[in-house]
Amino acid sequence: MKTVGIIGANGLVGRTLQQEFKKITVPFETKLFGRNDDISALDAAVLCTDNPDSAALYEKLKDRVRFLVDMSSQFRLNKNVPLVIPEINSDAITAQTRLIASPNCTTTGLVMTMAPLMAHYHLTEAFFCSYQAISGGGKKLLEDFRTPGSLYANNCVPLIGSVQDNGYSSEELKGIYETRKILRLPRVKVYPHTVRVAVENAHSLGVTLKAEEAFDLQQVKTLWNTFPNLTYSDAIVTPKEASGREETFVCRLRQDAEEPNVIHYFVTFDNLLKGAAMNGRQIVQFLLENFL
Ligand code: 2RA
Repeated sequence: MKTVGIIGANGLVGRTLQQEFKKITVPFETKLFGRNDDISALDAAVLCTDNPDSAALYEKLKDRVRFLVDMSSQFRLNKNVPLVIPEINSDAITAQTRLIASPNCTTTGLVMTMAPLMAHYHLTEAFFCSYQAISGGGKKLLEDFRTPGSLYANNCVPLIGSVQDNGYSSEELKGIYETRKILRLPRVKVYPHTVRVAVENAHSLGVTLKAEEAFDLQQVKTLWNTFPNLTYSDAIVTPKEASGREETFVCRLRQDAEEPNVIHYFVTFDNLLKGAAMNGRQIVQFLLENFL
């Protein structure tokens, strides 16, 4: 029996992953660890830890664990580490792979809507403004949000992560570089703006997408609706409906009033599920089925 560890099992993502693992359809055994526990040899492990802990755990475990799946941003842009959303690029994982990164949740919502269109459109530019839920900031931010006087109560805060030398937030830069890597579109222009809003769970994005070709809205809806775990709805879908669901929901599709090669739409999805633990679970299922 193959054994898969969850390291950092008591954080928000670690706990959600414990539930997600119950959906894996091939036999395996789960072992739970805190980030400071002694960790035995494993067939695979998911690191639900922050960047410094993931870096340290990688060094400690790389010779003891066949596959490490890291949920932090520590390794995402390393060219030797596949950055994987199974619906899009599981082919980036090979027999030589030892470490796999799971993308940023906001990037995930964006690329889940861009990838299906790439079969028919040459995408050149993506603008997005995010409306990110409190749960994306982890247990501490949720506790802060529930404490009277929280900055986040009844508010929106236009900074997620830290401000970089060029003025972007770290969250915004992830939206640019992770999108290019996952979609294998090194020249796509991404214009990000990331905002934390007073919603407990499920991230949303307003997106504007530009292609070389004019968009056919009916075709765009069909491409979305035939892509796994993605649903287009003519009715409005809000984070309330998306929370707890596996699908990424898209609504409000419209063609630009002046440029037929530009579309606008709204995306909402559960950041702890497709944006994190569900994606981790899907990667583990893929490894168990194909490489373990
Ligand atoms: C956030 N994207 O929502 C981050 C979580 N990794 O803060």
